[in-house]
Amino acid sequence: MTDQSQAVNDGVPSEHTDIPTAARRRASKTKHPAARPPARDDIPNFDYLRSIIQRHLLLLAPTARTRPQRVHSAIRYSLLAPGKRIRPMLSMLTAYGAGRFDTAAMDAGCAVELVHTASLVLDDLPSMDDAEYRRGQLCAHRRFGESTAILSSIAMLNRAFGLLSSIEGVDYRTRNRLVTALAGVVGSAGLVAGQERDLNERNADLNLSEVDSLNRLKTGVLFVASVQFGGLVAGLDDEDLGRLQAFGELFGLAFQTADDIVDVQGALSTAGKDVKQDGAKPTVVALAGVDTARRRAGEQLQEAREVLADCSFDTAPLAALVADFERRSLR
Ligand code: GRG
Repeated sequence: MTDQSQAVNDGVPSEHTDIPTAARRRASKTKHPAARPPARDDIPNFDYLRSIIQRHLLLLAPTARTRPQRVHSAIRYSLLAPGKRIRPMLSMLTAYGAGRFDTAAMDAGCAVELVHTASLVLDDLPSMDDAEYRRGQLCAHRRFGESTAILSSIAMLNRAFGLLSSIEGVDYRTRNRLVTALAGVVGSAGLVAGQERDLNERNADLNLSEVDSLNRLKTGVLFVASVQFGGLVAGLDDEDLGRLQAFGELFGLAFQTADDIVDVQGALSTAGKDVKQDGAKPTVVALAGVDTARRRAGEQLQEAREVLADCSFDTAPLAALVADFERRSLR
């Protein structure tokens, strides 16, 4: 069967979506209103980008009116709550710089956001970080109960795989690469490994490079996936994908450090989640102190910019996001 002849089937029964399947297919064929040939000096407005990502997540989320309503409500609760959406933004901005800004890039980025949200729900569970608040509201397990939270996380993960395997407007090899890559990102060589170390090395005497390697697994892998998925749908070659891996790892490390700084210096009211949670965790901040951690993150971002400068496509949109993040989170 050729790629073109494959039926569109994301594995989600039509009654589980907010709009009927036919309309959803039409919607997914329709380019976003923002879609236009990328103009080289024109970097998408980040608030606007966040708003179209939010709208797309709304389209992807199951309706709470269909069974299992409680699980669907929990998915909507976690997924549509105000996250920063930095991962789908990375996908969109990579694809945009490489000449593509459409539903395929949006699907790729939102698949990462689905996995990220699923991981937050698990991370917050009593057996893991035992958190109370996330994204400005009670954690999913505190609002819906533990079993529903776990089921909602599994459903979001599967939605992500289904979404990647049915992305329109990319060839089947690209879809296959996306799905295979996501399996690696989620599995025991990726997020699961990072979380296992995060939980079991709490009192361990790690050095900075060991903490970096943990953070690469815990946070870096989804940053790498975000940029590489955007690059894959835009048809970037392996050399650029390799550079994006380096960029994603560096940005992910800096992002995790900023998150650790929020844990020691932030407040629930502004962070929207519990702070002072890291306790005995070996973090860059715990090892090096806030000032050194901040300076180190700045250096990682500088290195990330240098990687972007070597890429063969327009990386100005990604560089602008790095600058925006640095201004907001590290100064
Ligand atoms: C099987 C999906 C899966 C996961 C199992 C639980 C787990 C392993 C991993 C969790 C890893 C984790 C929570 C890493 C923290 C990464 C991080 C910096 C989260 C905060 O990201 P933000 O600030 O959050 O982007 P928002 O809410 O803005 O999206």
